[in-house]
Amino acid sequence: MARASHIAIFPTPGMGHLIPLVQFAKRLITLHKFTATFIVPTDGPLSKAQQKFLDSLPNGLDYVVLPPVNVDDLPNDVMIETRMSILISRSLPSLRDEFESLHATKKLASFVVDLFGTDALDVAIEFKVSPYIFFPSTAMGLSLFCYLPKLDEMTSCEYRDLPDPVQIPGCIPVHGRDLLDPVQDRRNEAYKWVLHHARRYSLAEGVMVNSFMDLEGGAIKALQELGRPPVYPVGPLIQRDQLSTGADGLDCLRWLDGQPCGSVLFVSFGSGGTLTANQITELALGLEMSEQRFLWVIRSPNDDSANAAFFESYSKKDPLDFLPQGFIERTKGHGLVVPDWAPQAQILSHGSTGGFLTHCGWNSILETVTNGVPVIAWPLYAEQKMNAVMLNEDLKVALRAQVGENGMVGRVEIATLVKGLMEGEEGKGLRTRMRDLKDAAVKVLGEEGSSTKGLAQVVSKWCS
Ligand code: UPG
Repeated sequence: MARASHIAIFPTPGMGHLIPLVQFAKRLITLHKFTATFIVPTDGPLSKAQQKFLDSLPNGLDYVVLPPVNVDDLPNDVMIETRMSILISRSLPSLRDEFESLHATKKLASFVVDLFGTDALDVAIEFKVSPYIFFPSTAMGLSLFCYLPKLDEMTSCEYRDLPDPVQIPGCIPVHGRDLLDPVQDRRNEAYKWVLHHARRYSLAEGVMVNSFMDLEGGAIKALQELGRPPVYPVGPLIQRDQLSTGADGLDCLRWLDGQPCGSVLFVSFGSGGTLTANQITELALGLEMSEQRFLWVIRSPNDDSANAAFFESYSKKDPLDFLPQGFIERTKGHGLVVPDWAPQAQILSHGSTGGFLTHCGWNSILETVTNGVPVIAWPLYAEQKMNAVMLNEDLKVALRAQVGENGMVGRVEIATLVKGLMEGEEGKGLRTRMRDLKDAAVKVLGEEGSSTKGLAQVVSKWCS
């Protein structure tokens, strides 16, 4: 009988989850001749970024969008982890129907969910299809998820009030205030959801993590020693080509073509990050003071939330209207500001790009590592502060932006960091270490590489 070579994938909302899952599926197609169906849950029409991305899926990958669920009853300030988890749990009945019809026509080798999709594992178990998790973030984050039920039992106060840093198995110690956002307030629903998912990880027959040994060997080994669920490093899986670049995207690449090698700082806060209006002013003036070249992807400000664009990356108001007066004219020639979205993968691999000011979303980090571009870490939300600690204190490939007492990163601090990264001695050291990681990233995905082997182990379990 022919082996099952089709899988179903259930992404939780957010481009930062969809993009690496698609890369994972592409690698399964290329190396193991698999095909996959994405079953996409939503609470409304797909965002522009999601729609463009799904419409450009290659042969072998298709998608169905589930009927939108209603989440209008949730308060406006609900944390994204709560909103995603509720959206997933309300999508389960339609997921079940879709899964049933897919299962009737195709033999499924596995059902793969991502970090907040654990409630959907029950559907796979019901249909006797192997349940797996793809963890799109760090092995450090996964190690924390696996450790959280124990940490929760051992600790009575807020983690940020603990006198000593938290020792996540296999990782550099992290102060409680730098742990991921939804664990900062243990009475918040978001914390309960994260704990709920963490407790369900053992239902999976395996977890694939988008990381690699040379980057996070300690955390990966600690997870593997734990043994349940089995953990396989399969990264770095990143988008290399961007099919839907569009006119604005082509403009940025053409502009980069005209800049000197390694001279441009790329500034972007991922698919959902937003700054306050005052912070946009400080960043603009800091970039100007640094006298360095820059390419900045800007979104309209939001004074209440740092992830206001998480579910829709495109701004409703023109972001350029929020820049200081005369900024565009004064920086013309050495600075370019692009609203909302840019072809990040191509920008980071462009020879003119020499530094990256980033919110530390894990896809952005893997993309910058793969291109050997050093970083200014400016974490905003989710697990980004943990990622910043790892990059700055453990791997030593990043400078970290310090937030002042007024809650902002000031213009002088920004100018100093940018100069330090682009032309200082410290920047040179970071660049050298980043290049070592870049070489390692190539090796792990080679024929004999540890991440290639990790994926092969998963496939052999699916086929056995
Ligand atoms: N991207 C573009 N153009 C843009 C902005 C983003 O192509 O203008 C792409 C970028 O190349 C990357 C992805 O979008 O592939 C963004 O992913 P990431 O850097 O991980 O940021 P988020 O979208 O913020 O990702 C969410 C969480 C983050 C987490 C990640 C993986 O916010 O904290 O690490 O998901 O779990």
